[in-house]
Amino acid sequence: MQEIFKTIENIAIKISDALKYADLGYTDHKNQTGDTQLKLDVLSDEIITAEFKDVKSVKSLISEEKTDEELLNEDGEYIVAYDPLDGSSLVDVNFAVGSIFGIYKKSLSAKNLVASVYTIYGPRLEMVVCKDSPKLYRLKRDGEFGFVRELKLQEKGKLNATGATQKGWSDTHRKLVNTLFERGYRLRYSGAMVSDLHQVLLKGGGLFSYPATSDAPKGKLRVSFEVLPFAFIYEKAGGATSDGFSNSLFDIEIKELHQTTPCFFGSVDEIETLHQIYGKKS
Ligand code: AHM
Ligand code: MG
Repeated sequence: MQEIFKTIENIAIKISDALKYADLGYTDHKNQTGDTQLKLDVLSDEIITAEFKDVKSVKSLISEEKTDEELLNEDGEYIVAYDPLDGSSLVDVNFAVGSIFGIYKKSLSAKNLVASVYTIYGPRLEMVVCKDSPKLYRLKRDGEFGFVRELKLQEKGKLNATGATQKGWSDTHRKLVNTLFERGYRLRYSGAMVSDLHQVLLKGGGLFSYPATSDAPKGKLRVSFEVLPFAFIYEKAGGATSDGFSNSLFDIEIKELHQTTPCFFGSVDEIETLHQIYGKKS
């Protein structure tokens, strides 16, 4: 596992560098979920693939930018599922974006997720690594990542980060969002889940939601390489997660590599509020 974390450190430095100087334009390809790929999406995917190529413990790679699973080493123990550049459509406005990695043992299922990591390319290069508990690291002047602190969510936070086109929200979701605002929560939403979830986590809590909408009843965010890696970090930080009705995002069964789900990540108190308003599925 350590060699996987070390590889992600190298990847983070390379992608961060590419973001500063590489071409911001689009390719003429769409990825599996129908997004037109930016040259930076493809470049980040290439950097990650090249860095993992010689890592013996990695059996295969699953990427937002690859249609199929890519086999690396038949005898490897881990599958690395990743979003090479989350929030890439915000690079042109110079917002913080990131990469997300879920590390699965033997096969791709929620219960086999054994570690996750995300990197965030902001004014500083940071990385959160989580096996038993989430730990924040930051790149120092000497080119090494230094440990900053353990990350822990409080019982209840103050931030409300909710995505998707509001016109497509259900009345239930609208009620949840308004309830939090009426309780004094503040809106924080950039449109890059790495940055938005990083903010809620580092500021101690709140709710990040990407609900089902009328045009996307299964949500937008992808289970294997966006949702579960963050669910792992939030639950290990003392928070809670749900698809709106479930007791945890880990109840999800992965049936397709690019499967999506509505998702909610937060402190325990906000997820309780979610359940009071959404109710349980009958
Ligand atoms: P991406 O992986 O193609 O960048 O798309 C995922 C992003 C998330 O980072 C973010 O939470 C969401 O899409 C924003 O979507 P919306 O603009 O509909 O709120
Ligand atoms: Mg993404």
